[in-house]
Amino acid sequence: MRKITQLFLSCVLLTSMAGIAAPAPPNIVIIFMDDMGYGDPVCYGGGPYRTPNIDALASQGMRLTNFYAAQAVCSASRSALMTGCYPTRIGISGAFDHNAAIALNPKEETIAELLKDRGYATGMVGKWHLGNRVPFLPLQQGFDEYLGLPYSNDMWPVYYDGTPYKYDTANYRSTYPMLPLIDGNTTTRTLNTLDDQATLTKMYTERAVSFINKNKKKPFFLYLAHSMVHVPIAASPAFKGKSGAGLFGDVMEEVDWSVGEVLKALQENQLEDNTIVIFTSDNGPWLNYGNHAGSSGGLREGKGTAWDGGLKVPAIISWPGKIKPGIVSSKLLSTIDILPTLVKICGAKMPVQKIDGVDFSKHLLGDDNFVARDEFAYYYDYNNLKAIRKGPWKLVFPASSRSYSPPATIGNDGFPGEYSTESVPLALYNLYNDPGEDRDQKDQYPEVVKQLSKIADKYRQALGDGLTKSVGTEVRPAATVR
Ligand SMILES: [Ca+2]
Repeated sequence: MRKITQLFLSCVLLTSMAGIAAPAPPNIVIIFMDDMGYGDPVCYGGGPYRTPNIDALASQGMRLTNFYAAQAVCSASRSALMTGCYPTRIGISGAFDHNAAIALNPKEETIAELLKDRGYATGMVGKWHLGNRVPFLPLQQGFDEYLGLPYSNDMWPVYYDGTPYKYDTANYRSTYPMLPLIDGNTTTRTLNTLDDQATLTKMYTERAVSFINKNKKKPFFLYLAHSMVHVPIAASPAFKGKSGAGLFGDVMEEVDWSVGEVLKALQENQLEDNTIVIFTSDNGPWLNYGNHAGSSGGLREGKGTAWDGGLKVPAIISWPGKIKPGIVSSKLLSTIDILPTLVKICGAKMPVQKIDGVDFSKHLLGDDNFVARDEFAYYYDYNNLKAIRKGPWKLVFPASSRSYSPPATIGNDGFPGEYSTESVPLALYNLYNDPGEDRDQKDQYPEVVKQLSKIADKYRQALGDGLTKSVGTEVRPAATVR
C-alpha cells in the first residue's frame, strides 16, 4: 500500500514537474501593414505625426534595420509570409486582381495550418490577397476565422475623389465590383465610399481584440493585415484632421492606435509575456501618390521596384522576458524567415516541401553572432531575378524598371502621378556604406561581380528567371482558379 502511495505521489510530482517544464507555447500576433515604407514609423525616422505604440513595441523588443519583404508587391509578398517561400517557388507573382486566374495553392502548408496542427486557435483579420474565391479564402488555408477584404482596397469602381464610376467597358477601373467585406466565407456587405474605407482600421482592430479575448485560454495565432496605409487612405472621425500632418499622418496615428489596442488586450488578459508580436509591412511606399504615400526613409525608389525602397521594410519583434528590450539588429533577414522561426519557437512541424526561409530564433533570443541569412534574391515583375544580395553587396542585373524619378510625376491628395520607366544597367552597390544605391562599384570589384553572378545562377536554376528565360527546376504551380 505504501509503495502504491509512493508511486502515486511520484506520478503526481512528475506530472506537475512536466507541467512546469513545458509552458504553453507562446501566442503569436503578426501585424502586417500594406505599403508602409521603411521610413514611416517614428522609430524609423517618420513623422511629424506620432506613433507612440509602434515605438514602444520597438523599445520593448527588437527593431530590425535590414529586413526585406520577399517582393515589392502585395500578393507575392503575402504568399511569402504565409509559406516561408520566395513567391516564385510557389508560382506567385504580382498583385491578384478580383478575377485573377491563379491563387495560393492549398497544397502549400501555411503558417496558420502548421500552428493549427500544433493546437493553436488561428484568426485572420484584414487584407488576404491570395485568392478571393471561396476555395482559396483564409478559412481554407488554416484560419479558424476571418474578417476582411479579399484583395487591395483600391480594386473598386470609385474615382480618386470618391465619386462612383459609371460602368464602362472602356474604363477598366469602372468594371470592378464594389469591395466585398467577407466574414468567414460570406460577403456580408460591400464598401462603396471613402467613408466606408475610413471604418476599416477600427473594424479590424475590434475584431482582433475580440479574437484575443475569446482565445486567451489557449495558444493563438492572430494575423492582422491592415488595409491601410495603402491608397485610398482614410481615417475614422476620431483621427481625421487630428495629426497635424495631413491625412497620411492621421492614418499613421490610427494604425498606431490599433497597435496600442492589441497590446492593451494582451496586457489586460495577462498574456503580454507569453506573446510574440511582429509588426512589419508587405512592401515599400507607392510614391506616385505623393502626400498619400509614405516614405522609403531615403532608400532608392519604392513599391513595384527591386530597389531597396521597394523591399526593405520596418520590422519589429517583441517577446517580453525573452527578447532583450531595445535591441536594434542590422542582420539581413526577410519575411520568408518568419515561418521557420515561429515553427521552431512554437514547436510546430516544418512544411514537408522545400522552403526558402531560415530559422533566426537564436538571434532573436540573444545570440548576436548567429547569422541566419547572408544572401537574398530580389525578384520582381513576372519572376525576373533583378538583383542578388550577399553580405554588403547588391548586384543589380540589366532590366527595365518602374521609376518614380523624372519624367515620372508625383500626385497629390489621392490622385496618382505617372510612373516613368528606367533602363537599369548592370551595377554593384555596397549597401553598408551606400544604402541609397547611388554609387556603382562593379569596375572596382570585378571578383564580387563574379561571385554574386554565380549565386544568381543558382537561383535561376532552382527558381527560374524571366530575364534570362530560365525555368526553375524547383518551382511548384500556383492553384488555378476556374
Ligand atoms: Ca502592398
